[in-house]
Amino acid sequence: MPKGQIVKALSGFYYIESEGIVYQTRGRGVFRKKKITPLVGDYVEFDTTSLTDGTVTKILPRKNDLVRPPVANVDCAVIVMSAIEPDFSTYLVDRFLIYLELKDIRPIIYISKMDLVDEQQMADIKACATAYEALGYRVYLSHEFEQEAFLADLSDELVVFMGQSGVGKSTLINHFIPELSLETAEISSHLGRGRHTTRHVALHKVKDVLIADTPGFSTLDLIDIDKENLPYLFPEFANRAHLCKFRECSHQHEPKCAVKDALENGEIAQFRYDHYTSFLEEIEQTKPKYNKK
Ligand SMILES: Nc1nc2c(ncn2[C@@H]2O[C@H](COP(=O)(O)OP(=O)(O)O)[C@@H](O)[C@H]2O)c(=O)[nH]1
Ligand SMILES: [Mg+2]
Ligand SMILES: [Zn+2]
Repeated sequence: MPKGQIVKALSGFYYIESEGIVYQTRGRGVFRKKKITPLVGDYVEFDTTSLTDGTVTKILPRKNDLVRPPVANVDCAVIVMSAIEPDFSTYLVDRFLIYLELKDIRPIIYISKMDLVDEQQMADIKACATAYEALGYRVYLSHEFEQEAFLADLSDELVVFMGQSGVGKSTLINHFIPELSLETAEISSHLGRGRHTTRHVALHKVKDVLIADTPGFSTLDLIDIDKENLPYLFPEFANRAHLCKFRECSHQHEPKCAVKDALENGEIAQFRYDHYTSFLEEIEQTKPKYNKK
């Protein structure tokens, strides 16, 4: 049975790439009955009699899946954050980062609109970029952006873009896939947003990188995250947790906490600790039942 990857889903058809050829197929009837939806990015087995007539017969196990955009097996996500307009926010960056850590998706940070900032803002943003790089996250700044280096970094990966409205996601995607001509600077009215969520997602091969042509989440809730899990989504907390006195240390009020020690001696950034605390409070407030033991 041939195997391939779904690269586009449109009006009930799944377009499967297999050894350089794209086949138009439909899902098995049983998928609909069992409420299984094949997703772009899925590796599948399929039957085919011609290029336009085939059936997806089996969905192979997924590494992960996203709802917005609806894509499976995502390797990497580019968090797009503008330096200004809308204002740069490490709080939002951290919110995206923990979500991606949860989904086992490698985050990359791209900071747009660096051409619009003054010297002080430039220095502040560069300090944040350095802090994120120290955690192991790659950071790209728009004024020194080189497409070749960026693509080399993404080599062989399936990539999605996410970030608030107006930060420059469509602008960036258009750089990579000029023939797409995504509308930029659209007003994020309900009408506009509705139109974009109904767009069908497709993967575009740029060199050896697969880029999803629809930007993902502009905001996130923390619905899937448990408070016990949260510290492990901060790599600089996770790699110190074994040094805390208590095995289930929440790094808040416990004595002999390695994370708080690292915060005090400047090895952990204050803004990261503050955001951790704020996410923890949010989870405790929104999911009281889940957290009762
Ligand atoms: N000056 C400047 N403007 C940018 C940059 N990136 C995007 N923009 C502008 O920001 C606005 C919003 O961009 P868009 O791609 O539509 O953002 P999206 O909502 O995230 O898709 C548009 O007017 C873009 O031209 C940048 O690096 N510098
Ligand atoms: Mg856009
Ligand atoms: Zn601790």
